[in-house]
Amino acid sequence: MTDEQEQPGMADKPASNHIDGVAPASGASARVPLQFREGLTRGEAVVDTATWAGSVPAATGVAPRVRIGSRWFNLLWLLPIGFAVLLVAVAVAKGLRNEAPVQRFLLRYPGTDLRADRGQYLGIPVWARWQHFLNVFFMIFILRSGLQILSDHPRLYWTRHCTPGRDWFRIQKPVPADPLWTAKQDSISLPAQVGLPGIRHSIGLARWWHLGINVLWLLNGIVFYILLFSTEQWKRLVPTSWTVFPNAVSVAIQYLSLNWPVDSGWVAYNGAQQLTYFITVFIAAPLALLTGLGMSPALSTRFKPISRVFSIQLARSIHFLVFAWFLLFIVIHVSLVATTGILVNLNHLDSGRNDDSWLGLWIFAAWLSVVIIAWVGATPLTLRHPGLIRRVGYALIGPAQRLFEHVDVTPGEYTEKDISPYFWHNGRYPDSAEYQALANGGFADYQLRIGGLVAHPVQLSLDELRALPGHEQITQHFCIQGWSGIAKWGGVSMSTILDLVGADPEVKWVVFYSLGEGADGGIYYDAHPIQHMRSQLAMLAYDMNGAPLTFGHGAPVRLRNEIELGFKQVKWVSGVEFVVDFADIGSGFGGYNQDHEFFGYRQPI
Ligand SMILES: Nc1nc2c(c(=O)[nH]1)N[C@H]1C(S)=C(S)[C@@H](COP(=O)(O)O)O[C@H]1N2
Ligand SMILES: [Mo]
Repeated sequence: MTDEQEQPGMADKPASNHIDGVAPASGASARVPLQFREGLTRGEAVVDTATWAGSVPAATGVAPRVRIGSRWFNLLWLLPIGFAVLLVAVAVAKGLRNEAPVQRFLLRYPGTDLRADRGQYLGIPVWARWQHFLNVFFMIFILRSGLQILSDHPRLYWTRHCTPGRDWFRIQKPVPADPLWTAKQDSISLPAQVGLPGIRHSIGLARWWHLGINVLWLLNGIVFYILLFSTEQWKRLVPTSWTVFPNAVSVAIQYLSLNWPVDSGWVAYNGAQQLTYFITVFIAAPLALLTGLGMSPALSTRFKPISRVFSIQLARSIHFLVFAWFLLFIVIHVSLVATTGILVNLNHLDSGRNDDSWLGLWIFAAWLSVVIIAWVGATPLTLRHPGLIRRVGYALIGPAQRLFEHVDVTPGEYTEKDISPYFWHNGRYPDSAEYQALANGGFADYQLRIGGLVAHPVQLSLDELRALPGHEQITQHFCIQGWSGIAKWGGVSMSTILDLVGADPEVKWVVFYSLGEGADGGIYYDAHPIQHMRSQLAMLAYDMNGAPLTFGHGAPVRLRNEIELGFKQVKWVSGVEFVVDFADIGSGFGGYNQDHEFFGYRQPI
């Protein structure tokens, strides 16, 4: 696909498309830039936590809560309950161990299947030890930034409709009754060393960590799979006999009765280890990738039949459950490594020896200090050098994002009955006298100005827009913060606009300017690739669900480009400019959130 776009039929457009009072200028006067750029502001190069995201004050959430039916349960209760259950389980296991049948069972299934020939994969090879280190290192940033992303919309749902009260999990209070409550208001802060980077609504930066490091983590995982299966090492992780289940039960009884099973970790893992490692490596990790991709607007719009069933919210919920599994796994794994012979265990992994010398512990200590320095340094580094984080993040995930942007989307298969009962609001509402005056007059004086590098710049009133050929689509909105919703949009297809104005062949980007300001002041705007504007799902909408756009959703006109995330769907549009490059617009990053909050300009995932 080329960046340039042919503009068929622009020469023979009837003159009636040119609006009275606006010269259908051609040549030099058509190149006069629109006045929008003057309203833009530049972003900061460092993150000032006091003024970040429109000076949002820090906001703590609530302890995790899960809804069962109509009742919410505080998950902190799991700590004392879990402890009590553990005590009971220990008592029961101790009692059971004295029973003759249980003793026979333990003799028959001691915990580890040692029958096969183990000679080939004795010990842990050096590649696996390095990969384990890298995995831990990457995981820290992935888990922290993942939690940060969750806290930007601190609720989970089973269906794509994010109706207040229908969340099944939240770390935030119930949604207030305010009809104009925004998702940004709903976001919460995290402690700086827990989240990455902790401060409220820092999802732009968190995503560079999350997606960027994910690429490295996936590469590490692919190399691990390859080496695992090209050696005998896979036999450690993949159970090859059903005895793994009774062996796992046996191990559980032995651990719970506080009488450790014989450890043969140098040779083979016990049943419980094999099962949990298998689940982590071969189920949880791939599921994390799949559910991550399941949240992409471009992929979900492209693969609608899959997305209908496996919705973004189901994907997000499962993605979180995988996160919970990883956390639980880490807690239990680390506790058992520490309590089942720490010196030997550390030697297996760190020094590659099968003894209880101190060497493994020293290597581990050196390794742990690297991890701690990286852990502690990540948030300050991000706040001081956010541009660097974006550059590195984009270098890692950018190629995949560019690829997904080229998906060929067709009009959706959503129907009226799929329309969401509740559609979240987001962003900063316009509060200028100019907007107020327009709204008071029912937008009779509204003029949409379209210009830049086009043959026929135009200015269109709302009536004139409504007189153009209409376009309707029922599509799903994906906010970067994680909520989604389906709505029916009515308006004018962007290809109608393209035909009307005739973009010059060198145009690469189409910039949409708002009547409203962004969070930090200065006009909100966003740049879209010109190829997207020929997509069947790119339009200027003046209706939502069969009624004129409401104030909150962007009255009188907003953009829809369903290949991209929500922040690119500029509301309260005042003008459209066709340009070659956006480097000299605002701070030059391609949009308001890009300039001010370090988002990326292409966000199909
Ligand atoms: N002018 C303007 N447009 C904007 C925003 C904004 O702050 N200002 N927020 C964006 C974000 S982050 C989202 S998710 C969508 C939300 O649209 P909605 O409020 O209709 O759901 O609008 C986008 N368009
Ligand atoms: Mo958003």
